[in-house]
Amino acid sequence: MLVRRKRGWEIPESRATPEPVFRDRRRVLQALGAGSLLAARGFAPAQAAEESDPSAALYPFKRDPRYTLDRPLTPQKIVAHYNNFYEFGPDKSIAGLAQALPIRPWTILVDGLVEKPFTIGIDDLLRKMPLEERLYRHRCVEAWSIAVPWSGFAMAAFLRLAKPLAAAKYVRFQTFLDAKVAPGERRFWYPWPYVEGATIAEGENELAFLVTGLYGKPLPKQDGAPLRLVLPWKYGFKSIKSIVRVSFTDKRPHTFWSKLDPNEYGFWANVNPAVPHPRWSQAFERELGTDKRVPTLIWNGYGDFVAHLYAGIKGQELFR
Ligand SMILES: Nc1nc2c(c(=O)[nH]1)N[C@H]1C(S)=C(S)[C@@H](COP(=O)(O)O)O[C@H]1N2
Ligand SMILES: [Mo]
Repeated sequence: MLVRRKRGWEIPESRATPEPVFRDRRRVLQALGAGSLLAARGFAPAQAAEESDPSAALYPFKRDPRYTLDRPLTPQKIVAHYNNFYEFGPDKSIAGLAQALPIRPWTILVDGLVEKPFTIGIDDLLRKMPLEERLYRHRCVEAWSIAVPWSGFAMAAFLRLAKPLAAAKYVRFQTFLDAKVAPGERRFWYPWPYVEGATIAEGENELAFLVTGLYGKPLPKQDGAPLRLVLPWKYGFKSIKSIVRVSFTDKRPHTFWSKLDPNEYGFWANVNPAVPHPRWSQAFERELGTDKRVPTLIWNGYGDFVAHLYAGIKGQELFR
């Protein structure tokens, strides 16, 4: 369970302690001490049923030329086999396990401070949204990065559909909860379900993207099918996968990682090379695929799009 398999593209982790290995080892030891880990076992993993994806014919989406990269695309094989998706376990090799997630039918509940709560099926949503492809960089808080073609739609378009009330200040996203298919959700010391959040202003920013596909095809399950968020100027943990609920609220959402460790993972989590994580530097990142060590950019290089969002905010940790 805790064996870390090295793959060709992984360099020895000397600068950044991989978050999952560090954290999980600690928690597992604690749980074993309490004699309770064994009680969490005994579920049979769900059979990996390969259902056909009814949205496949929609792809590829037309690429929006506005979003350009400063580096080559990361090979697809790496993006699909080096994942963070704690619902399926704390290491990077969860692609196989994630195939157990049923992604049809899949509905998203929209509720909270909206004109009228509703649920919508993922295929209805795809029919209503302006679909496009964008090339974005993605920077994990663990100091690795990828550059990928996401398919999806602007979150601003989703907000027009959701119709939040003026009183809504935040949008809260929630991942599915089903310990029968997601063995990581039997690790009871994590605050399931995975929750993330953003301000409405962040959601309206043109970069905020709801993703349904990758490399011109429907999103692989391990990358967060059938619907995930991507906020490319923030650390990757904000980009919540496999969303089932989007709620509007006037209170800042309590997010998964900030519940686990508020000193290490804040709400804003904007990328900044000058603000180290408590346990490692954020000055550089390891580019998956090339293994090049490249300097990290403030706002992950997207400052022209987003820096203004934070101009008025004082006394808060914007970069953590
Ligand atoms: N539901 C959920 N969403 C999640 C995570 C997770 O564990 N569960 N991990 C996050 C982290 S830390 C990163 S870096 C990205 C990784 O996305 P990728 O596997 O598609 O590269 O997903 C984010 N979204
Ligand atoms: Mo991450």
